[in-house]
Amino acid sequence: MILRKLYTLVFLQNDSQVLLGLKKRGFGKDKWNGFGGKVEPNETIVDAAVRELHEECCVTVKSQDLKNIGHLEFTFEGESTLMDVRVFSTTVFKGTPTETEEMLPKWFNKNDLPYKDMWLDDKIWLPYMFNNKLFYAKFHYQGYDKILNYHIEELESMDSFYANKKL
Ligand code: 6OG
Repeated sequence: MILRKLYTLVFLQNDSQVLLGLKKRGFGKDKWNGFGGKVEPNETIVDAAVRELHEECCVTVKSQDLKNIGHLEFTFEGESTLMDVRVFSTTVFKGTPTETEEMLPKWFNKNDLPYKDMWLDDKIWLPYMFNNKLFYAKFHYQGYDKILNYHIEELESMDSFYANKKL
């Protein structure tokens, strides 16, 4: 039995840059990533995305400004959990990204990202995001530093993807 757990991952972007945060504790510590975390019971996915972004870097977004641009699934050899990660992006936000106990935020040029200090999968799907393509990808890891196999595809619409997907 696979236990599916829901997570959010939010990216703030402008034309040339993307905001990443250096994770200071917990899962993915010392890696640069978007902002996000677990969806709580009785919370919508997009509300969780808004909440986590604010908790982790003090930036405010409206839920209607967050665009769901991708769906990621991660499994790890020998583990029965599937991480179901909903990826969001926006160019519209309020506030200055500020360091918190969880994350150190920093703007990066999209063509100069710190890939060696990021999850290995990012290099594979971030180009879809930067080229405004919707995507579905799944990765099977051995440990945290090796991808055993993966699949990635471009989607026409997230709505039709979720309508057809058994979750
Ligand atoms: P907390 O444990 O902080 O939520 N996440 C991943 N992000 C990328 N780019 N690659 C992965 O490859 C990831 N696995 C998890 C989802 C964890 C946060 O980290 C993301 C969440 O935003 C394995 O609550």
